[in-house]
Amino acid sequence: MSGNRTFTMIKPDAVEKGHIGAILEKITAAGFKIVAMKYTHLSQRDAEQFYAVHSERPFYGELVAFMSRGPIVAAILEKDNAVEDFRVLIGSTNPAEAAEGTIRKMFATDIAENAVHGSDSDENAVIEGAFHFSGREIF
Ligand code: RTP
Ligand code: MG
Repeated sequence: MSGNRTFTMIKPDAVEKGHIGAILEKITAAGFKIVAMKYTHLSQRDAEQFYAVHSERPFYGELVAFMSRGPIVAAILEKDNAVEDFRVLIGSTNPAEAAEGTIRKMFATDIAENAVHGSDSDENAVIEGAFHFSGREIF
């Protein structure tokens, strides 16, 4: 995977509220091509591993419980400048600070339950994509 791919998850809060279709519509309308996608459910251990980078943060336990409480949609997205452009599309971590029209402004609940994940670097996009998908599941 090179600089034209990022990894995303539609988080349990947005799935619970029935926003999968609307969020995928925003993503594809913004020019991202879906090259891998699955509906899945992180175990507590999966969530602990995926977010290990945040293990010293005060919100780690809450984050792991949230991300493993229900199903998610995981996907790899392709577009020029994917990582940066996708983080613009989703908006600030805290939806109260997110720009109008961003996915988090439209669909997030609060800073913890913020509807979507987006990789923060090309390197992490590769690691996170490989966490969820084998090479045979990427098209
Ligand atoms: P993400 O990794 O999910 O795309 O979000 P992000 O880069 O905007 O934010 P990050 O700092 O990486 O935090 C990861 C996720 O942890 C939860 N969080 N909760 N309670 C809190 O203060 C708090 N702060 C962060 C959010 O779900 C955030 O997206
Ligand atoms: Mg992050």
